[in-house]
Amino acid sequence: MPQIIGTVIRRTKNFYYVDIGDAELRLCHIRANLFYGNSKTNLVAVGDEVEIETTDSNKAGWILNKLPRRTILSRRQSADSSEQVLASNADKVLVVASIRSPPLRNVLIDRFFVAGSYGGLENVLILSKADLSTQEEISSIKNLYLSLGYNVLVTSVPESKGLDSLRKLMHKQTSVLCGHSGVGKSSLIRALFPNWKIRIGSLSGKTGKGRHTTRMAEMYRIPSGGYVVDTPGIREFQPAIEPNELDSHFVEFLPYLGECRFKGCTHRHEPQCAIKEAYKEEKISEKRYKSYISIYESL
Ligand SMILES: Nc1nc2c(ncn2[C@@H]2O[C@H](COP(=O)(O)OP(=O)(O)OP(=O)(O)O)[C@@H](O)[C@H]2O)c(=O)[nH]1
Ligand SMILES: [Mg+2]
Ligand SMILES: [Zn+2]
Repeated sequence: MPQIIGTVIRRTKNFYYVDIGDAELRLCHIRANLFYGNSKTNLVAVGDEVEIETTDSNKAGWILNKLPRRTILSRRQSADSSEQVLASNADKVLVVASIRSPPLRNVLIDRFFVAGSYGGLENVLILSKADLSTQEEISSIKNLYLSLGYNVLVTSVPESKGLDSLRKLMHKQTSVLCGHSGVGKSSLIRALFPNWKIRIGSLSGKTGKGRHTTRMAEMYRIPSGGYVVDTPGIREFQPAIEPNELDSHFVEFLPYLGECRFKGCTHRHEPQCAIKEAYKEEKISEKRYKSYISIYESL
């Protein structure tokens, strides 16, 4: 029986769909004994490279092994506080945020950015639905993230704005689109790749039983190279990190870390805190400092 390496591009409750580079996806089960001791939800995620064994018949194959992950985008699940890997081996996380509908929450952007930074991905901000907001609203948030050194794209699907830049950004890369439900993640993918079967307005559709109740990421192969991962909208996103690691994932905090009076300073109530001083001197923005506090206190 041939053993082949492929990429998991979708999963349901019981099956993993593996892309081995040809036209057909291989349906696989997981050989659980190979992963003894790991939590089930994390065994294999979308984006994982796996070694599979297939038969010529129409039967499902087996995932025998998982190759080491280069990056992970994960979150902490509220139900049992376990870590759930949304996508592995991606290069970029494209955090999509609309300014008006739904209203922008910069803390949510920062939560995804923390997860991206933690997992080894490049963070990019996509400000979507530009047709619904004013230039001033867009600039204020755009400039904040540009000043932190992030790539920021402004898009509008009805105006075809920013779509070429988005296509370039995704070229020969694996990109994960994340963000609040309804911000237009799927719409952006559909605008770029109209032939793919992408569902728009998914969360307002039927819930309950069915193929799409798994709430897992789905990955698509870009014909000219690279992959795109569409993820279900998330209202509350918890990065899977420890509170004492949080400060090192706020890029503008880095120059001040280690300068606080107290070792293990949480940068909240402690005296002689270098981060708080930088914030008071407006070297750290109020939005980001408050974001840090809010994430810290929720971890
Ligand atoms: N005005 C405007 N509406 C948009 C734009 N992009 C998407 N929409 C609309 O926003 C709604 C939600 O779009 P989706 O693409 O389904 O959003 P999503 O982020 O994939 O949502 P989830 O799958 O629930 O996470 C749809 O009604 C879209 O038509 C845009 O650029 N401008
Ligand atoms: Mg969607
Ligand atoms: Zn401090």
